[in-house]
Amino acid sequence: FLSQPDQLGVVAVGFSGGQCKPGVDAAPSALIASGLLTQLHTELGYNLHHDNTVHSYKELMPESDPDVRGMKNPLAVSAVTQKLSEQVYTHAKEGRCVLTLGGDHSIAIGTVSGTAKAIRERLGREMAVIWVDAHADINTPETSESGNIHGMPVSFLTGLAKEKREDIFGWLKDEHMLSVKKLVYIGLRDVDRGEKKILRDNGICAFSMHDIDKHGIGRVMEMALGYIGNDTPIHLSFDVDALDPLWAPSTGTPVRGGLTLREGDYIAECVHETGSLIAVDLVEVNPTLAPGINDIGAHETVRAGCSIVRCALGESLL
Ligand code: 6HN
Ligand code: MN
Ligand code: MN
Ligand code: MN
Repeated sequence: FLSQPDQLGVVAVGFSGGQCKPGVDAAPSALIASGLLTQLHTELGYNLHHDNTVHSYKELMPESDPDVRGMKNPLAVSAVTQKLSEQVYTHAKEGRCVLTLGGDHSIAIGTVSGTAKAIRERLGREMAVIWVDAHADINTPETSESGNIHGMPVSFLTGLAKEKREDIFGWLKDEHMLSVKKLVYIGLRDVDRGEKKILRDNGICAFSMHDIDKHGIGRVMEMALGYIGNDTPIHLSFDVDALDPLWAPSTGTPVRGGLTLREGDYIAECVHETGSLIAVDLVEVNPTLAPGINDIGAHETVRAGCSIVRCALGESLL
């Protein structure tokens, strides 16, 4: 086993500073209120290690946070992800699988750097990341048109983007890094021009919605896991906007033509089946963006997010 099979570290991150829409910080509470953690304990049998806190990291918020290289809230995102990186590292170092409930996708700078470091130290190995998303989130500050850091985490994690300032991701060291060769995307359908060039130039493994339509999700997962190889620790970073807005409308950057909920669950199940899962992030649920009557959109999105997490943690095993 790459991790203690029944020990789960949980980090709830109520942070929205990687993009401009408030509300994504309310996701962890909504996910927990819907019973997710209770189910993981009573139905799936996990021993949870959780501080029973939804972290907002208020104490880390700078008084002023001007744009740097076009990045919005650079000091806040850097400080929060640095702290989160340590929290995730602490769980992963103990051999626990780590569940992080976001928050916008900028928080993956913290989660992936934390597990990457722990896995290097504990197993002497490089882990792989499966990034399930409508977007590639691999803009550099220079290619980004929005300046929103939730569109950039992968470029900082892989070293494609660098910043010397310690307080703007300069704290990311070699031990935190992810190789572009250990990264696999699934679900892409809204990739910016500059990002397409980055994917091509670096030969990054990516399965778009086109590939899923062409081969089916079963074959795509075979190819994705085949690329990663057996016994490689896997960190699953799941952006709920990978799902079609029919299943997950309450998210900041919805894109039509996405995964069905069943396809999303299937991806999570396949990753679980490998036995190599070391961490799961669920991000970009925004319960305040709730189309439909009686917040139905928010309820459905929370429900979909919970389903993905339970599948990744083994719910579907008979
Ligand atoms: N996400 N590519 C766009 C940008 O602003 O850079 C969208 C990013 C979306 C990020 O969904 O996590
Ligand atoms: Mn994302
Ligand atoms: Mn996305
Ligand atoms: Mn776009």
